Amino acid sequence: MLIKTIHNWELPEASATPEDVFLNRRQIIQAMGLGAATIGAGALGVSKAFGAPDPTMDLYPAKRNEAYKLDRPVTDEKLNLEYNNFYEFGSSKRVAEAAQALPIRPWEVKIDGLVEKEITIGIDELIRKMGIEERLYRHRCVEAWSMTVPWSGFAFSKLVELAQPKSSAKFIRMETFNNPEVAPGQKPPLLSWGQSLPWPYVEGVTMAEARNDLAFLVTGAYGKPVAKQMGAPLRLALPWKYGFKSIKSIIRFSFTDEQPKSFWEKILGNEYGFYANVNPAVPHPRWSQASERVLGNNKRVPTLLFNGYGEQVAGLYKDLNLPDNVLYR
Ligand SMILES: Nc1nc2c(c(=O)[nH]1)N[C@H]1C(S)=C(S)[C@@H](COP(=O)(O)O)O[C@H]1N2
Ligand SMILES: [Mo]
Repeated sequence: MLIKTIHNWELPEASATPEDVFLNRRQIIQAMGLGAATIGAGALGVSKAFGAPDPTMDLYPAKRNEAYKLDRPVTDEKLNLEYNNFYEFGSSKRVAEAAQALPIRPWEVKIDGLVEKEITIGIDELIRKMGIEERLYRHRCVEAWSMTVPWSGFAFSKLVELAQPKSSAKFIRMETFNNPEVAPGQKPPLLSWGQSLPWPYVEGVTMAEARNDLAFLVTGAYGKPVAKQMGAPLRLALPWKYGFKSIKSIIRFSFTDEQPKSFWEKILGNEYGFYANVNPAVPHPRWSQASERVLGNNKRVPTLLFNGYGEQVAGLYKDLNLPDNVLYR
């Protein structure tokens, strides 16, 4: 019974998704005229609700940091704009239109908890203070599909520096907006066994992970401010972890000495853990993680340990002595 109920809320497109279903859906989207034209408002950084241009537009395109290279082509922008996981706006991949309702200005980011001084800062001031660069990253969803994205943003370590954490801080807990009025996914219904979804979406990292060079706070993609459906105005990119760790539309960073419990961990803790590092050898309880479907060409390729970023991040976990089902799920 429990398994059947959980089924309604599992991440919907597991590795088993037949490619023809996916392709058919894209054709339907195009036939309905819901392609680039509709979705373009977000892509251009124009807020549909207010029609105002993005106040940081002048910073784009940001200079590319050539230290971050890809082993495969960049995913077509249109595909990235039409295929999203953003449960606040529904459990399908087609949330781009619904996400345009999210007001992204004004947008304040709060930094609190175990820090020298709490800070609340407007997103535009934060972006200008941090400065932005472009990096090409792979992205591997726990559902066994992947893509590559030209993100713009700044190193997470810069925000940690700004925050001036106390030495007692061990983790950073991040939180997405909670606004059921614009995000229909955040309204009840409750799960059938009486539990409501644990909004807001929460994610967490260790201090060492946040300070790792690869941890990137995203403000843009494809040479312009990031589209709403992709997590505007501020999201995370942790390319060595499953995609659900890369929390979107962040409003708060809390420094803490307690390991945060993430959104998916609260719902299905035996399937989605805190670390969630990519490992082809550790299957998800319901499907294999050995390979992935590359969006765009729909070819299956082998998945790499730490999504190919082991050289930069394997050291973070060496001394933790945690079992595989904790580090890689
Ligand atoms: N707030 C929030 N962040 C989120 C999600 C979400 O549903 N809500 N989905 C996650 C998952 S499962 C993935 S794969 C990525 C998807 O990012 P994309 O839509 O830009 O590809 O966002 C992650 N961040
Ligand atoms: Mo994901």
